[in-house]
Amino acid sequence: MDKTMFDAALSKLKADYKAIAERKNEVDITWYNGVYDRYKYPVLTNANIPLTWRYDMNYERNPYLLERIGANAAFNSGAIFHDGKYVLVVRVEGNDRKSYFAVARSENGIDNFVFDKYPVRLPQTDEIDTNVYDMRLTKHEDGWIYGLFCSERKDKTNPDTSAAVAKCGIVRTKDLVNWERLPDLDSKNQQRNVVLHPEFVDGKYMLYTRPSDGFIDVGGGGGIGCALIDDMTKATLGEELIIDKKVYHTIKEVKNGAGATPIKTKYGWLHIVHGVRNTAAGLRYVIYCFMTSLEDPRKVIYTPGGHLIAPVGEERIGDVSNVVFTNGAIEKDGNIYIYYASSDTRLHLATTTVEKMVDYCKNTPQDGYTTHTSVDAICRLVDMNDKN
Ligand code: M1P
Repeated sequence: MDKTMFDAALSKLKADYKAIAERKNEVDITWYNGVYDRYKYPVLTNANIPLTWRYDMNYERNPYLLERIGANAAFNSGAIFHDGKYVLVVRVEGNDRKSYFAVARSENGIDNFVFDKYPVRLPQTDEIDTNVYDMRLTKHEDGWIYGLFCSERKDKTNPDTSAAVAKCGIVRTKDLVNWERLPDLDSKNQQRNVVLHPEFVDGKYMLYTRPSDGFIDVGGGGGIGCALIDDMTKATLGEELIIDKKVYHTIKEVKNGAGATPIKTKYGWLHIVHGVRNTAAGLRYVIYCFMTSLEDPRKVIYTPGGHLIAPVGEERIGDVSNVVFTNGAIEKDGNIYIYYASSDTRLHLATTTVEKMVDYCKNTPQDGYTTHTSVDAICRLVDMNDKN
């Protein structure tokens, strides 16, 4: 193309990008369940990835204005309120299938997320990560912000090209700009979905874990576990206490995993997590929650039955369809911002309040594990409405 056409194409590219990056988001009024609001537009998609990461905008070097480095998806994000901003550490997946982390910041947590100039240059351990994803951010009472993520590497003991090993990688930072890499969590099992509790428990660090026999399949183990750690600079996993098991014919029959860093409320710790079941169409991931005690965060106190968030509409479709997944939520002044991704493709926002979530956790009937108990719960509700 000639220079005039190039300039016109570049101007359009920039204008289209600005329209998406600066689009005002709003509550989707077609959705209601009282528990949370869903937002109309995704908070981030691959279209939000900065043009400078994707295009060489120099006419001499790129006369056809070709995208040089494509971004396939922007999804599962760690989240934290820091320095007056809502900050996401986004899982961006390139067209080459490598995921990397990118920091995006917003004034209101709802829209206008702006990416830092560069993606995160993650320091490495002796064994380079093949792929990294799903960072959970925890502002710990020791003064550091920790980022725990999945570090995936080829299983060199298995010639199958898909054989991989998932470990928990650990970084820490004070400013979300400079990251210090710590040794990976030393665990006898594969680990994904590891989350650091924000406070010391019995004077130690506490991790939420998900012991897995294999990379995709958790095997006979699984469940959301808790383990105490002496030192995050050489984290070694001892005994894991499973506090939330997978259960037959529930939303977490196949596997589950910790999600956002737990939120402290007056009534207990709120955990927003994910559960997986199998279907004829493949795995279905939904988000559910439970609460644990303030006195002992290993003690589960409320277990509302069923899912909190399941994929709807376009959320159902993507690279891994029928998935919603969260690894980040922010509590600010009693409001909760749940950043959840759909179908491993894009990132959305649901907002609620601490009061509503505690009510939801306390008053949603527990799963009784049979149709009979589910019908009983409905009949009790009908009777209560009769007496209204
Ligand atoms: O593809 C769905 C999700 O699968 C994994 O989650 P889990 O370890 O619970 O199976 C992760 O790869 C996650 O990133 C992904 O969204």
